[in-house]
Amino acid sequence: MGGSGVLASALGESLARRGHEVHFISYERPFRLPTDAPRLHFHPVVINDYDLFKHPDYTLPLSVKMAEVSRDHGLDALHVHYAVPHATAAILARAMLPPDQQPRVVTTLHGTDTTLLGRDAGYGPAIRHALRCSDAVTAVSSFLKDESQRLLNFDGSIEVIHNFFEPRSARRSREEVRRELGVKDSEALILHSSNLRQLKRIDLLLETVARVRPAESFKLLILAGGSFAPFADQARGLGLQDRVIVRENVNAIEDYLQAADLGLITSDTESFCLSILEAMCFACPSVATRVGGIPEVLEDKVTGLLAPAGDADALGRAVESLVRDPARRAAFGQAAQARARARFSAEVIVPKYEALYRRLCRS
Ligand code: GMT
Repeated sequence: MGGSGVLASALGESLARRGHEVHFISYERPFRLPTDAPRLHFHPVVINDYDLFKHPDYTLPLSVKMAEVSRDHGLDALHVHYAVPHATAAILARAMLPPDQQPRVVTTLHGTDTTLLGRDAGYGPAIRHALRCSDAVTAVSSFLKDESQRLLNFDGSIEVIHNFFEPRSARRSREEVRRELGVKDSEALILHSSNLRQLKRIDLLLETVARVRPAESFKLLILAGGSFAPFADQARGLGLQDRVIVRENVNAIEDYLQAADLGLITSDTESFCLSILEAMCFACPSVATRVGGIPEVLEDKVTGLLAPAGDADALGRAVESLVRDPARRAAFGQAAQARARARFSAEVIVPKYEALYRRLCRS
C-alpha cells in the first residue's frame, strides 16, 4: 500500500488507456489494478524460500523476470519505481539481454529509497551505481531531487516529475459514509491516511488532535495501511477512544476522501505525500508538517496550513482553527482542488512520462 506502488499502478493504468501496452512485474498484483482492462498485463515474480538461504532473495528472481518479459514482449522501456531493489534488478536484466533486445531503463525515486536507504553504507553505493547506469532518473519532487544528488553524491541528471492522482468515482454518498462512521453534521471529519510507519508520527497525530477544543467538534478517521494496535493505548490514554475511527486496508479510498473535511499529516519527512494530493482532489484541505516536498504540494494559507515538524501545539492550533471555520476550510478546499487539477492531474503529468520514454527510445 506504499505510495510508490500506488503511483506506479496509476501510471500504468493511465498509459494503457492512452494506447500503450503495459506489463507489471512484481511479487504481488497492485491492489487497485483492474483485472479486466485492455493492454494491462501482470507477471508475478515467484520467490522460493529455500532453506539454504537465511533470508529469501527477491532481487535475482525479479531481475530474471524483467529480462524474460522484456525479451518475450519486446519492451521498449523498463520503468522501475523505488530504487531498491528495482533499479539494480533492471540494470542486471538489461545486461542479461543481447544488445538489440535491451530496453531503456527509467528509475523513479520516491523518497525513502534515497532519504533513508541512500544514507545507509550498505545500500548507498549500489543505488548510486544503478542510477548512473539508468538511461533516465526522475524524482517525485524538487526536494527529493536535491536530496538524492546530495546524499548519493550523484552528479547525473534527475528530472522532477511530480506525482499525480486520478480519483475514481465514490461508490457511496458522502452522507452514507458519514453515517457508517457515526460522524454528526456538527462534527468535522479529520482524515489521516498512511502506512503508519514510524516516520508518519502517529504518536504526534494523536497528540495533535487531543489538543483540539471542544473535543466534540471533530472525529479523526485513520485509513491505515498497517496495524493501529500499537497506538491504541495512547489513543485511550489521551481520552480519544470516542474520537478516533480506524479502517485498515481500505481499497475504495474515494468513499472516505469525499466524506472528509480536513486532512492531517504529521510526518517527520515526506518527499511528496500522495495522501495530501488525494484529499485535494476532493476539495479537502490539509494541515501538515513543513517538511521535505510537502510545501511543493500544499500551498501554506492557500490550500491548507503548514506547521513546524514535531510541534503538537502548533499543529493542534492549525487544526482547531480550521475545524472552527468551515468557510475558510471550504475556500482552502476549492483552491486545493484547482491546484490538484492544474499541477498534479493525470492529464498534466502522464504526458511528461510519455515524452521521456519517446526521447529515450529515439536515442
Ligand atoms: O515510506 C513511505 O511513505 C512509502 C513511500 C513509498 O515509496 O511507497 O512513500 C514515498 O513515496 C510516495 C509516492 O511518491 C510519496 O508520496 C511519499 O511522500 C514518500 N514517502 C516518504 O518520502 C517518506
